[in-house]
Amino acid sequence: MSSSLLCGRFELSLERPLIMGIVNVTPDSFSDGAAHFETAAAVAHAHALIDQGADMLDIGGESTRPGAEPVSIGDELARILPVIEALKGCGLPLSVDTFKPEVMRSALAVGADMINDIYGFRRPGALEAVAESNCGLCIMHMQGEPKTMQQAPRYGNILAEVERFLRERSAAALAAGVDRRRIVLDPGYGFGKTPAQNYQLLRELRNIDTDGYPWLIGLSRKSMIGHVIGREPAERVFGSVAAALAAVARGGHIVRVHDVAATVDAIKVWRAIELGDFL
Ligand code: 7PJ
Repeated sequence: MSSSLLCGRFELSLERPLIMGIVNVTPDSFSDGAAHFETAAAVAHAHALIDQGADMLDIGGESTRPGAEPVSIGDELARILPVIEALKGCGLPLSVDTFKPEVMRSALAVGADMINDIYGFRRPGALEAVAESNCGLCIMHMQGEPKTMQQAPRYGNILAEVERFLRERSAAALAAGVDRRRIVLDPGYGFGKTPAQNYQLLRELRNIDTDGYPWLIGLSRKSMIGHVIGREPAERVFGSVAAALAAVARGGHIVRVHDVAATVDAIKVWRAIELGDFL
């Protein structure tokens, strides 16, 4: 079992669940997309998440939600680089959610600590972009491509297929020279999976053999939560907290969430119940 994750400037202990706060850097419809407004809004949001108890931040400049439109390399960099620069001194590891090797290289050059790639570093040049740094790598499973992945997700045995994919991609990372302590795996909830498949993948998380790699789990406000409670994303906080707790109870090490304050409290109470840990 790995008990820590090497992540750029940081070595993160995984003895207790960690909370990764989501920082989206997206055009602000009220500001004509003016770059400094986007940056300021994202940085302010990041500081709010830090105050709420986030352990790390995940900065994203391109939406990967089903059906989202692509963003150019230049636009993605213009969104995320100033935010990384502004948050570099915040004391928390900075992850960047991107699948573009050029963006990975530039983000690492300005001080990002982790690359979170929904393609699992499958795109040409992606592994090379991270191999020689000391960044953390989040290797996520996805069936298909964001634009079309929810049209007809199909699996024989979803647990076996996700496991096989993650094994193959982690082996490729090792072969590229990545230290195994830098790697975290993600089942990729909502990425080419029906609601039933997502819930099975969560229920049976323990039945996936990760070969000792830790889990990063992203369920926050996703449509699988909306599918059950019938609410819009902003109203999925309580459902998302339930899902995050279920994930940590099944061995999740890092939970990627929008609602940091709510998740921090829930995990504290869960730890008090499970472990008698009152600190
Ligand atoms: C995930 C992600 C996830 C990782 C997004 C959303 C869609 N990265 N990026 N895992 N989801 N590693 O937040 O709803 O589940 S974008």
